Amino acid sequence: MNGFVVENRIWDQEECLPRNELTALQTARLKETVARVGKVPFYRDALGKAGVTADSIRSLDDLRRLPFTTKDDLRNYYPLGMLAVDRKEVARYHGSSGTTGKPTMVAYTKKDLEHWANLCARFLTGGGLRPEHSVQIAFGYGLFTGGFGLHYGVERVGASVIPVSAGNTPKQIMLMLDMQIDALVCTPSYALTLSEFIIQNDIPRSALNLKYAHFGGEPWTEDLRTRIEAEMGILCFNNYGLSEVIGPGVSGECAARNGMHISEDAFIVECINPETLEPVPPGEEGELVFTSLCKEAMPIIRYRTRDIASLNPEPCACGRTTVRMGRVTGRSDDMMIIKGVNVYPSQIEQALLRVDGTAPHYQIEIDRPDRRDIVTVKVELTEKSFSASMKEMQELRERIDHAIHGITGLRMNVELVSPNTLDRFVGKAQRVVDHRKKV
Ligand code: DLL
Repeated sequence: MNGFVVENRIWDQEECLPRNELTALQTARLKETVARVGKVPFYRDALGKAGVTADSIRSLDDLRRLPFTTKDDLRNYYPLGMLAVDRKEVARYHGSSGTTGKPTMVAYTKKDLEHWANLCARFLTGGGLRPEHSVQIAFGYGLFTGGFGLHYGVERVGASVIPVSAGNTPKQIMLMLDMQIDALVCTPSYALTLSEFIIQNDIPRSALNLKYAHFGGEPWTEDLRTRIEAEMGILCFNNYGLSEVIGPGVSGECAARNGMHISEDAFIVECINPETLEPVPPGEEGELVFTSLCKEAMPIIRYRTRDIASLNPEPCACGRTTVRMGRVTGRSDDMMIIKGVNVYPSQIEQALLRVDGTAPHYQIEIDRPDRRDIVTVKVELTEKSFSASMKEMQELRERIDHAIHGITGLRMNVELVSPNTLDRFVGKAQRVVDHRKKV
């Protein structure tokens, strides 16, 4: 580690409201939001069916009377059917990173953009950003909310931005060195690619001035944090968000790095059982559901994120009173069902990071040749383990098999592949290739 310590800093007082004041604020804003979505045909119909009007909202308990919104609902109203303002009031559009077909378009008024920058400034401040720092943004700038979202958050804090965007690893490292950059913003999988480049090119850690990084945009594990922190000698912070809700800035870690504080003055969060739709108790994993409270252009009510995480309402040492979410362990739609068992790619990552001799680059292939699921985990070897004897390789394979079995309860084929042969990602990693879906 470089010895960098993040002091406990709070960006604005809304993060520390006493719970009763926060509840009153949320209730008032929920009422406003319900009134605002009356202009959106989808919500007008859904609220009409549920018999809810803005005036009938008296407390946060009324939230449960409101309809859910799903990704399919947004798709059905593509591109701008969910807009709650005139198009002339829209200042910017972004789109969510759909894997197939058309993106889900989201819109922001000028006020929404201000609000969004403030939300990003909050978690960046909590995670070490100071006005004197320079920040390299290696998220894609474009429809993806990562680049622009973080960009304006950094500027709001008064720090300087190096908007490199995603990709071109040698140039990223060159700038990081030449500009003596303080902080990095990207996906955790791209950080791994950057770290690998630094190691492979024998760049001494002392040549870098990098102190900390803010990672988000995809699930990652605590083991990966430990790995990147050790390799790059920096502190890594987690931040979470999604386009439909606003983009990055929904939540982020403070200096305590024990869960991501959700900006509850801006969003109401629920954690539900995805099957029964009933709330799950604090600390238990469930699907996160968000309702926006301040958005003008595209307010959203009870959006089912498909992200699986738990909530922790306990007060945090940092002084923020907001609820914290744990790591997203997976998305319910990323979940692989293998021999009837639910498995997330993050579980495989966790297993691999616990076995020495493997690089944290992997790919999961699923097939069903004769109605039996066969899973092959391709794991990249490190240069050192690549030169090992057959016997050592066999032992390594057994250790990986054992680690995967320990975490998932399943046996998978483990295929060791040469160093640097699996795809590297500049944005969000695509780890799973499911051949079953093509049949
Ligand atoms: O990924 C917004 C974002 C950009 C967040 C940059 C943080 C940093 P989408 O492209 O709409 O928006 O993808 C949203 O990404 O539902 C999660 O499944 C996943 N995701 C985002 N952040 C995290 C995280 C952006 N820290 C989807 N941990 C979400 C786990 C995350 N998953």
